[in-house]
Amino acid sequence: MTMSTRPGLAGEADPLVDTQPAASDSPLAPGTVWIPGGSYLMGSDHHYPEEAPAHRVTVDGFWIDRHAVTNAEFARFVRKTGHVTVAEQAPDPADYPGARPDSLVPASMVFRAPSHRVDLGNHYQWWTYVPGADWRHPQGPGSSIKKKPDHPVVHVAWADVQAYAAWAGKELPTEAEWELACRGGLEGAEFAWGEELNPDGRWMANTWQGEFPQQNLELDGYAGTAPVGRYPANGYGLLDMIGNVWEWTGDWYQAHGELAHACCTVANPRGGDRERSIDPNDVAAIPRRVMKGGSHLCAPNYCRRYRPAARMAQAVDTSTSHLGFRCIIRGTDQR
Ligand SMILES: [Ca+2]
Ligand SMILES: [Cu+2]
Repeated sequence: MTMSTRPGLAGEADPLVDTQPAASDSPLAPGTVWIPGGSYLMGSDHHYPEEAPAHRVTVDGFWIDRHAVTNAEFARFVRKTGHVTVAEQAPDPADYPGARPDSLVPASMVFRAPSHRVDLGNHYQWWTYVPGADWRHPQGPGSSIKKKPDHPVVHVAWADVQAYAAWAGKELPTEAEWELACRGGLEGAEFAWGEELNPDGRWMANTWQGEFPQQNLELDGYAGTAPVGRYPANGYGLLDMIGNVWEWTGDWYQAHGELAHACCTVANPRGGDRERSIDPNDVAAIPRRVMKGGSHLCAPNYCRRYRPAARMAQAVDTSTSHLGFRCIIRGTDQR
């Protein structure tokens, strides 16, 4: 797998106080990087409403996986534990009142590009619930991960990533931890690498170029997922925090505006309330957690969420072809 070189920190953004880029992997947990604790400006007042208000938080230091969990890593977990993912099991009708029987089969959400321009207000124009789609078959039956051992695993629901983390002796990051790590030491920067999407014309992450969802120009080299580490690392040496796949965090989704102490610095925020994370329009009442980082489907004309502050609510039972995860280790000192 390719380890890209670390970019220089952009001069226009002030580095965080009390932080030093991690020099090396943890001796205790290979493949993880130390993120120094500190205070930073979380969220943004300049983009989508769910990112506002920007507010100051303090987060304790932690170790985080250098890259998203790959297919090879997830395969090892499945081999050792026999874990069967949510997408590989038929949903229990009792959990989904009113659901059509033909929808209660093992399945997952797959992006399929339409052949023509479509109504951007209806995401079912490009998201299809595909029976037989799962982490081993990311595009559905007939597809495989044989040539993708170093791509991030996808089609993992919350129960799957939690099981993986428990097996690995790790945890899922909070949104605040994830965003601190993503920012790479740049305070309030637009992107994880500075203020420009394409500094010196370079592609810094696997996103979407062209008119989403029917035209994918692949200027960054990849139409779908890319192997981890094909783009420059951020200031902390982390790979693909932006783009490629969204990543699960452990926080129940809530609007930033509902923070209890929006006036003051919040220490180690842990998201909202489980019940209140539920979309009121969801008859199955599935709670939702925060996902971060954007994916290869984020496009300027539709979803500019290839930024550290960007966030979306994700139902815990739902897996998709553009959502993966990485883990952290809390409560241990750097040495
Ligand atoms: Ca791309
Ligand atoms: Cu997006």
